[in-house]
Amino acid sequence: MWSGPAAASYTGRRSELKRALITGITGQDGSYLAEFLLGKGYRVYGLVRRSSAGNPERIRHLEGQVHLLPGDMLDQPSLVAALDQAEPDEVYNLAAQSYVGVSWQQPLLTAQVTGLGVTHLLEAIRTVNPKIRFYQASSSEMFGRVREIPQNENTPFYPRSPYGAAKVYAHHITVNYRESYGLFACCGILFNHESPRRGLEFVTRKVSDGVARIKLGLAGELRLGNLDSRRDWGYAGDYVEAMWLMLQQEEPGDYVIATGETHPVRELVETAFSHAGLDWRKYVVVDPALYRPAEVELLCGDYSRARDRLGWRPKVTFAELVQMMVDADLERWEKILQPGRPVDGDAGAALLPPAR
Ligand code: NDP
Ligand code: GDR
Repeated sequence: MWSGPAAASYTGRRSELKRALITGITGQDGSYLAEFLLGKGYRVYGLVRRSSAGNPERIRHLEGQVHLLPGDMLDQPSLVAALDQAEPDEVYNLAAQSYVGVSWQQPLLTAQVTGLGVTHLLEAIRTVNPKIRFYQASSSEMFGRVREIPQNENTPFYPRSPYGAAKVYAHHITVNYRESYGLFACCGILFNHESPRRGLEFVTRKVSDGVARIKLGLAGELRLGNLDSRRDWGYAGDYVEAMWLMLQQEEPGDYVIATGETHPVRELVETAFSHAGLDWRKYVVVDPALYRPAEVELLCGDYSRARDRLGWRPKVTFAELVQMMVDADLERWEKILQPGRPVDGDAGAALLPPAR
């Protein structure tokens, strides 16, 4: 059984193992990064915020291997306490209100968690132990309305959402702490990366889940917004390695992590439905209510700095990624539908307001 953040807190002595603290460990990337660092022999700590329903689904299989500490990006004393307890060599800041659509509905929360929260953490590091190496999860959403294709580390930012604006602030404050205080702080400017552990509201997972439901007769349509926007989609399992590589270099720096390919949402939809033997045109309904107030039309990353300096390159292709996600959702729903098995919490997702 999962023992929860407070009960699982670790108070042991400093060992020789390298130690990492991950904020956002319960999210998609946090779960893959925790697995990756455990595989490298790290002692892994994760910051977990209080939630009435519990939030450990993606890391349940790591129970007993990761050490969870209670805390919140909005509460600096809890960040200081987590650093005191974990004594990390490396901190990976993955915590954020990460959903672009919701950032128009909750702009202040997004600014506080995704933007200002990073200053809370940097200040905590600076005072507790400025030798800690720091990774900031920057985003291709910072490029927003792009005027050059592909985008690299020198492309100017023009965010198109409260989320993008908060990430720009977080990016600049991280660079500023590096330049002001000599912190070993790196920003990974990651383009969209997906997996079967992606939240159900993001378009890739919404599509893979929708395809599985339609295939199994649980739904008759899938409502989507803008099918024309283009994204550079990679696999989350590949991208967490790049985060780690950045912190192993002699000098800190900022890196674009991407595949270098861009695909419209329409192609994602077509690929996913055809993998399940379905014609997407029969099921997809374009709903104008799901369009965003301002859209990022095209993202395509140039990862040559990461390739040349880190030796990093993406492994999973776009088609493999989409197929992996559809297969995983088909398998998940088939398990849920097994006779005698109670329907799990996902059924409650239908009660939530539609996400754009
Ligand atoms: P998720 O939304 O899956 O995970 C976000 C994590 O942040 C969760 O663990 C969540 O905890 C935690 N969190 C949210 N608010 C707080 C808070 N106030 N205090 C502490 N923790 C909090 O995101 P991803 O894993 O997809 O992304 C990881 C990071 O990378 C994010 O910063 C995101 O903005 C950024 N990013 C992601 C990209 C992508 O394509 N996935 C691309 C570029 C950047 P809880 O489980 O309790 O909700
Ligand atoms: P994004 O991802 O905004 O790029 O942010 P998302 O999957 O939400 O949207 C991608 C594109 O798909 C279009 N779209 C829809 N999107 C959603 N969610 N739902 C729909 O029904 C739908 N229909 C069309 C969107 O308009 C958009 O153009 C993700 C997040 O992980 C961020 O945290 C991260 O920083 C960026 O990727 C890089």
